[in-house]
Amino acid sequence: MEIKVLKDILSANDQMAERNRAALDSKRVTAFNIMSSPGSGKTSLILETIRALRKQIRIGVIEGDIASSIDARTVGKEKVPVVQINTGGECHLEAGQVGRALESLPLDKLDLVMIENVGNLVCPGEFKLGEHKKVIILSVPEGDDKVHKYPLLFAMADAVVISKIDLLPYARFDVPAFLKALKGMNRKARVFQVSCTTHQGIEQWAKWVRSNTSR
Ligand SMILES: Nc1nc2c(ncn2[C@@H]2O[C@H](COP(=O)(O)OP(=O)(O)OP(=O)(O)O)[C@@H](O)[C@H]2O)c(=O)[nH]1
Ligand SMILES: [Mg+2]
Repeated sequence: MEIKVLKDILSANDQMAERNRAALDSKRVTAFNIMSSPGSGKTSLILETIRALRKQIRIGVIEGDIASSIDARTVGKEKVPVVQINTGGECHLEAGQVGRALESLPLDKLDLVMIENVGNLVCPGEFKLGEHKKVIILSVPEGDDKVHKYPLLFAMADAVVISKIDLLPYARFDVPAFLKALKGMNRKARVFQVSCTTHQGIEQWAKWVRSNTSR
């Protein structure tokens, strides 16, 4: 009985995700679902992406957090349209919430919507939002073993960003071992090594974002 309820919820979410996708496609807007643990650098990467690409593409942002509008206020300073979703306790965004957020974004005037999911390396992977690309961030201080411990998100990623690469001298993160393990479960994901502090790798990342944004 419980299993049936879960299935119904998931399929309702999938239907809503398809509606979001259709709404985005009808406006020729691309959406990225950005997922990581709390504090891995999702907002920092969104800010760097806006700064790198603001002359080339029009970016809007959906911020997902359990509580607060801290990230939306930070992103809003870049003068881009931003909507904050507070899940009120849920550890992931759902398609219905994103659908309502999309309604308050000026999609006619955007090329890309970056959706920052709630900080969590597990639950967000189970809920499609209607996105075109899934981006997973893993920061150096979290350790390279997370690819083994939380395989679902890494297996479904279109792009994997190893963030805070400037901290490599101070934390144990075996980059070759991480890349080998990732390849074993996901051969298609593009991998970027970036630092939002030194800007290492931001140019390559921004190029990938640009080339995966339909405009
Ligand atoms: N050294 C270093 N610190 C970074 C880098 N990117 C982000 N940080 C720091 O990491 C902390 C968390 O960054 P955020 O961008 O807020 O991370 P987040 O994933 O958006 O966090 P939540 O929204 O709370 O899940 C902040 O103190 C950032 O300044 C980086 O490339 N290098
Ligand atoms: Mg954030």
